[in-house]
Amino acid sequence: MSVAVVMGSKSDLEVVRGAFDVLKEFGVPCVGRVLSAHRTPVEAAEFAANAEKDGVKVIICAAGMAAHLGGVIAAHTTLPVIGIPVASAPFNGLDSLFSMVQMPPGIPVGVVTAGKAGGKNAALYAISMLALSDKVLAEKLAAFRKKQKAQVLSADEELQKELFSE
Ligand code: RP5
Repeated sequence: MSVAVVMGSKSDLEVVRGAFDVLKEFGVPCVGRVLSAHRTPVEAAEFAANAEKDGVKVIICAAGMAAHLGGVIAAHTTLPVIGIPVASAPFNGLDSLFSMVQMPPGIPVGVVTAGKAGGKNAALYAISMLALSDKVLAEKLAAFRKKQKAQVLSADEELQKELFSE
């Protein structure tokens, strides 16, 4: 297992689904867990404390509201932790964002885009970390960027035809 994706509640699954999709697309072994900083604090701490010896290299944490999950996990491991702020009423995710980006100095959590795009970006960010010491993964990442670039250029070409060709 290389990447662990932890969510504060099963209700966060739709936000992190993209992370699993990307990790599977790149062939990166992963595990998914529901663990809450507040509702299962002991289990969350145990998971983080054991993660490195269990073969985890990067931990992705999605949480909403008083989103302490990433911080609590990071407090119990030196593995890189990536946070995805999940939007929830009444503050639409600003609460989660502030909770995640305002970690005190000494215990970092890298925070990505809020919501579903964050699921995808968190996985890509984790992959870029793993790719530092995995040549095959680095090549897959380069190929992904190349394909993405081609898609944008092709969309631009279509737009020119649609708007400006007679
Ligand atoms: C957080 O509280 C979870 O990450 C979730 O985003 C939010 C609401 O949880 P549920 O009430 O849906 O379980 O801990």
